[in-house]
Amino acid sequence: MKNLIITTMMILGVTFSMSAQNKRKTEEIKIKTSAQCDMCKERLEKAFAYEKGVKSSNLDAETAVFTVEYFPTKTTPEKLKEAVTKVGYDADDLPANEKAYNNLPNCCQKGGHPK
Ligand SMILES: [Cu+2]
Repeated sequence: MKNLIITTMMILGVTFSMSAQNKRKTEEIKIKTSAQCDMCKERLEKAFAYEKGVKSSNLDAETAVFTVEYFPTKTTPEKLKEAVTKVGYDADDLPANEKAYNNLPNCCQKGGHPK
C-alpha cells in the first residue's frame, strides 16, 4: 500500500513538471512586414512588448522581417499577424490596417525609404 502511494506521487510529480515545461515552451514566427526604417522597428517592437503571449520580438530593419518569440498556449500566428497590421504594416499576405497605416509618418509608409 505504501509503495502504491509513492508510485502515484511520483507519476503525479512527473506529469506536473512536464506540463509546467510545456507552458514555458515558446515558438518562433518570422513575419514579412512592410516596415521601412528604424522608427518602424521601434514602433513594432514597442507595440509587441504589450501584445498578449509575446515573449520577445525583433525587427530586422534591412529585410523587414519581424521575428516574434511567443507562447503558443496564449496566442496564435494569426493573432500576431493581425497585431502587426493594427500597427500599420503588412504582415505576409495580410494588408495593413488602413487607419493605422495612414497615421504613420510619411517616411514610414511604403516607398518612404526607396532602396
Ligand atoms: Cu519607419
